Amino acid sequence: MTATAVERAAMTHALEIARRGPRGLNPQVGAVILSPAGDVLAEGWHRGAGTPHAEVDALSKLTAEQLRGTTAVVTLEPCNHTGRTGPCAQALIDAGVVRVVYALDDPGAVSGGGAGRMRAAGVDVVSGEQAAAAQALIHDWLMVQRLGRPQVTVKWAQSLDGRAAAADGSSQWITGPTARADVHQRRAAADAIVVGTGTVLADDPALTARDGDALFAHQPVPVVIGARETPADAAVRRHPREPLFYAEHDLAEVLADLRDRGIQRVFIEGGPTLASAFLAAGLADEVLTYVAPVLIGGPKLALTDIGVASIGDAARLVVDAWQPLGVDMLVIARPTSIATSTSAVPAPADEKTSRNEGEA
Ligand code: AOF
Ligand code: ZN
Repeated sequence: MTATAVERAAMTHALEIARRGPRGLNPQVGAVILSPAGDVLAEGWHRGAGTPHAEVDALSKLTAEQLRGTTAVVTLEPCNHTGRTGPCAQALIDAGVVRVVYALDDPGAVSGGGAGRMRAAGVDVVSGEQAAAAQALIHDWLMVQRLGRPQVTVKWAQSLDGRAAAADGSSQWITGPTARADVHQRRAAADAIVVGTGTVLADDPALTARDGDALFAHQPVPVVIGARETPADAAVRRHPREPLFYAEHDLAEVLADLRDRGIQRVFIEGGPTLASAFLAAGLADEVLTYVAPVLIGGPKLALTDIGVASIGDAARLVVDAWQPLGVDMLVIARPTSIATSTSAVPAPADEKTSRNEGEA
């Protein structure tokens, strides 16, 4: 059984209203209730962990009388568990909904299986309607469920000879404005932007995502890892989002804490010690290297020790893109163990002329 044209249109609308909800611990979900004649009676969406699910939000707008014999169109399989809220599958059954059309299966071991519960109760259930669009919408949330941690992009800028700074530590600017604008777009697509204390002390980065002189509407949470104190007047302390500080060096624990805060995608901005630690720990899903046609020489390498003693141990990557950015080149690559690209911003940025900090 497949969805009708009216149900298909309702799913398109449900996907739109799902976006009104926040990225976070829970997926963005939308729901539309249709009358037996196919009219839209109500809509609902999920506003974040601890608040009613999309289906319950939509159901709450209608009377028992209005709900009888209706069809629910939902972007995710109605849940089957009692978490922070009750099971939506049962709420739909109890409301007298006779047909449910949903896009994607809920991947949760406990929350999944709502379709089976509803079918067992005699509800007509159709799955897979606009599954690709629903999957794209909550791609990052699904990745967190699969990986058990946020996705990690490790980014650095380097000279042609693999240096991230000159011998005196100066590194602004290795790459040109087009490459730097691309970095800002990618920052704006992340939930958190992470640096080590060494970078805070050396570069005093603002860690904002900027579009020219303006801030992008979405700002990633700045995160500083390392034992050294961040100075009271550090630029990161003036970030629009309150920074998170982790003194510990167990990166898996840091990522677990970020996941528990609803962070799905993190962008590691340096420096070489922190980037190397994520790579050495096998915690990098994607590597972004901005290569500038400049030679620096000397000791300040883009990476330090990543645990490769012999060439046979080298971390061989799969390249998803070689992308020219002005006079520079962006290489987007991932370890061979990572099956698919996690890149959120495939499109090249427009030429921008702003100065920016935090990357060289
Ligand atoms: C739905 N509709 O709108 C959402 C669902 O702790 P809870 O009760 O908020 O449950 C969270 C889980 O429920 C989440 O991990 C995911 O599996 C599912 N999300 N399910 O039926 C919704 N947001
Ligand atoms: Zn639910």
